Amino acid sequence: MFDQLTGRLGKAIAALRGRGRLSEDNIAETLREVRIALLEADVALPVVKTFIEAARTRALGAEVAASLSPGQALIGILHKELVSVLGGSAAGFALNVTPPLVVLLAGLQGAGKTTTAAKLARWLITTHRKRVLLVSTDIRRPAAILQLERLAAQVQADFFPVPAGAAPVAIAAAALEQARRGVYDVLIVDTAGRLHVDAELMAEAQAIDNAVAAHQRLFVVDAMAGQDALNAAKAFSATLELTGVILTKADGDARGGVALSVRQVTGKPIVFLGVGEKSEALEPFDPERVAQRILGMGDVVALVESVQRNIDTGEAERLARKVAGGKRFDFTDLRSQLEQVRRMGGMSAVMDKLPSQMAGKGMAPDQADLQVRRQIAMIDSMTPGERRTPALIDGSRRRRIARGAGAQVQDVNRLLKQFQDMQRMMKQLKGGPLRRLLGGLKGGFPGAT
Ligand SMILES: Nc1nc2c(ncn2[C@@H]2O[C@H](COP(=O)(O)OP(=O)(O)OP(=O)(O)O)[C@@H](O)[C@H]2O)c(=O)[nH]1
Ligand SMILES: [Mg+2]
Repeated sequence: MFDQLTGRLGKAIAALRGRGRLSEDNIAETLREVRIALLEADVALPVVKTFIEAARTRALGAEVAASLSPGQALIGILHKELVSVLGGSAAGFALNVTPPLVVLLAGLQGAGKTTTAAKLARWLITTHRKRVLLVSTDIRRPAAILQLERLAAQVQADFFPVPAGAAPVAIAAAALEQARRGVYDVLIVDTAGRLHVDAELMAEAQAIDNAVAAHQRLFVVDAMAGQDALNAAKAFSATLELTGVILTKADGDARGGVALSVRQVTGKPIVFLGVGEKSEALEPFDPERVAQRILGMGDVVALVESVQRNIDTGEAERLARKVAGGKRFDFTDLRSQLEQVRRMGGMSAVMDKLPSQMAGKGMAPDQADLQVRRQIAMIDSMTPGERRTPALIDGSRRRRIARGAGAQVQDVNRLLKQFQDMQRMMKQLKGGPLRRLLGGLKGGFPGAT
């Protein structure tokens, strides 16, 4: 997500290199580039206008410290404006209501409502230990109810069996009754989608909401639907008093226009991002982090969080402490990182979050996954001493390691180079980011309240 925007913003900022100070001229010039970048990313026009004006005011104002280079100053300004356009602080997902918390998911056909219902259930179960009941009110598409039932079983949520012949409102009411009786923490109500926004769809969603008095009415929208998504969001927002938006298929969206527009267009915050088809591919939305990601600073924190959630907290913490304590990052550490990447569902899930220079730009995800497996094999072919002290690996050892792993010498060279880069990065991380990361590991999940 945002790849294209990241590239263009990077270029606009790079053009400032060598300039002494921000001036009216070079601000105007750079913001012209930024404007084009935003428009190409399919950000809604009014949002682009506000953004550029705010950035211009900030850049011309007194906020720019003289000690910063123009590029740095502008990154700071763009970062602030991006955070603001993305909604400021993380909206969070309020869990502090008298149970059952009722969540209603609405949206157009194929937006990802049913998938998201299961993802949300999984997130509530695994990160908050909630008891979750799922119900589908989609009686139009014959397979819809079965689809949710299967997904519920996968994420170990309970499923409310739909009484034969019942209407959507009656189903929702019966499910709420069951959620109360069964002392569930959360009831998630999936609804039917329609190809276009129409009165009947709205009326049905509203009637279901009246029956269950949902605490959260979330609009599920496909990031790739562009301006159509925004129009639908506006229509739903008007009728249903949405509390927030879940943006799905962010993994397939290279432009990010909807993410950057939806807050201003609907006034509702993005609460989660859907980043894949699997039930764990859901991320709480944090404007601060997303803004960093857009500017290409990468998001090491999100990466570690996702590692933590999906696998091995102890390991991430051990590594963070080791590096923070001034110990060297060695090949054994790299191997365990690669192993975690592999277990997390492969590089494709992770690439988005890495700083752009690390992510191996332009590589297809499955090619990257193959490379991860090969890198692990190469590290396995090293001796323990070599893993600790890579300088021991001379030419003939490189050939042996390559042979042992079924790889080429160039692959080993590349791995060594990459390792050096990572070691350098770990050193840089030793200050602020790492401490933040350690705090995050102790403090649980910042997206939830
Ligand atoms: N890549 C990707 N695919 C997704 C994501 N969310 C949903 N999908 C896919 O989108 C398709 C539609 O998802 P559903 O959950 O059935 O959508 P729906 O809104 O319930 O559709 P209707 O019930 O027909 O209105 C499925 O193939 C999902 O796997 C996501 O975040 N990323
Ligand atoms: Mg559905």
